[in-house]
Amino acid sequence: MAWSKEETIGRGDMRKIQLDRLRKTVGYIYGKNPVYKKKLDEAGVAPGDVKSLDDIRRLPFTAKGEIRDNYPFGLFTASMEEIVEFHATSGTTGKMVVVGYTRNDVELWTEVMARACTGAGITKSDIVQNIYGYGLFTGGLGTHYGAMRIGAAVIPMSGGNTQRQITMMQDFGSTVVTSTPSFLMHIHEVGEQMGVDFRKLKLKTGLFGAEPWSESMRGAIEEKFGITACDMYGLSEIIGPGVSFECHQVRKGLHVNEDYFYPEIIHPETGEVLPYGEEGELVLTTIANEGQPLLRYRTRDISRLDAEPCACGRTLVRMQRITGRTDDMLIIRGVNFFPSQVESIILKRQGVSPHYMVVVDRKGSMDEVEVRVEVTDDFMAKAGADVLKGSEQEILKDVALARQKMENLKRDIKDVIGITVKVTLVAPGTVPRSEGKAKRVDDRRPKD
Ligand code: DLL
Repeated sequence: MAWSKEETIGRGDMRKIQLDRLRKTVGYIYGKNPVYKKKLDEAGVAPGDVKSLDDIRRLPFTAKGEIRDNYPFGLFTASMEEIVEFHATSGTTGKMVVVGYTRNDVELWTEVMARACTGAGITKSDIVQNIYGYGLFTGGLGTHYGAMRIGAAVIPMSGGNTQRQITMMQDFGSTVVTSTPSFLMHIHEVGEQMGVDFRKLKLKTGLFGAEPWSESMRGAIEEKFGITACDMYGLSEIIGPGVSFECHQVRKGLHVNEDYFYPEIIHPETGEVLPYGEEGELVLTTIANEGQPLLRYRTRDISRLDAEPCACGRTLVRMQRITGRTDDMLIIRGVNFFPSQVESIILKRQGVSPHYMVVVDRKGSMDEVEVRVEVTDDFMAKAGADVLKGSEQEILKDVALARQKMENLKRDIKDVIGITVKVTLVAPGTVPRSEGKAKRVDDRRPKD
């Protein structure tokens, strides 16, 4: 059974809801936000021009950079009296991309997350161990709201604390885990060393997302934990988790909550709207959000849409699992990370040059990042001269200074991006140069 009736209504009824909400949203945004008013004026569209759903194509796209450029609240359409919660995610530079929710937005979020939990087969008898991080990241609270709404008992574990996660699974008898797939695999590795057989625990279901994962990863999780693993997709800018979700019966594509988020697939270069079935960039328009509605938001995620009704009974359009991104955003242990953020950190420190390479690899099930940064010619020349002079004291000073630089960069990266990386200093000229677009990332993680 679906959680709400909108999940199973006919296409015609769905289109009616969508058109009605789209028209209201465009009028609301136009009247309330000067940035959007200007954008719409420049595109030559007045709110009254939206007469059919196809007219959405006349509306301008919104890019992540525009939210950041209007940091922190410039794209909000609700007043601070109406906003009740904030979340934020990484931008391409140091500045965060902020989202504000009104009470109705939180209600909407709770509703779509209740659908996702129900879709995964979670019920009020379940004990949900919520391993998504609580905080500015949307995973923790969004999942918490939805699981509580359906009446499940939520353990707000948040991320980290691997051994305690295992203890809770054992002692509380958790029946559901909600987590990034990579962290759950890490829990398994640690548990295995402790002699835990996860298949003997009470776990039966998992709701996974926040990072790309493959069918073979699903197979491994299901096998190692003895559970059914469902995919869930979302992004902070639109609402957080709950944009789309898999049903546990079929698990072929994620049902998009399209009465709240209108999906399109476009050609990432031309912006042309592609027909259902073709792969391209997913674009989402929020048609009921109040805090910061977004028109035709370019997610940069690659997917495909399918309007065939699902055997589970839901009629919601399905999106295929995310197969990649059109930009260079990496997701490391669930945390979004743009190489350009590293660049702005490096540029603030002396003695290192802006030539760097981010090497990503997988050790066991955990992603590891090494940032290789070239030292400057001056630094290298001084160190070289000290070696030639044979001055032990000076050489030791140079080594200490290099160590200090690595530690500083590591700390800056942890502070700004939130992940621990290894920093290695390399000699000038050793990071490969490219003639066109610089290649900043060497992603060695297995694709499967
Ligand atoms: O990751 C929201 C979320 C939390 C989704 C928990 C699912 C579970 P952000 O931190 O803003 O929000 O990151 C959004 O993560 O644009 C995708 O690139 C990626 N992503 C999210 N879910 C999936 C998924 C949350 N199921 C960005 N498969 C998105 C692949 C995903 N990528």
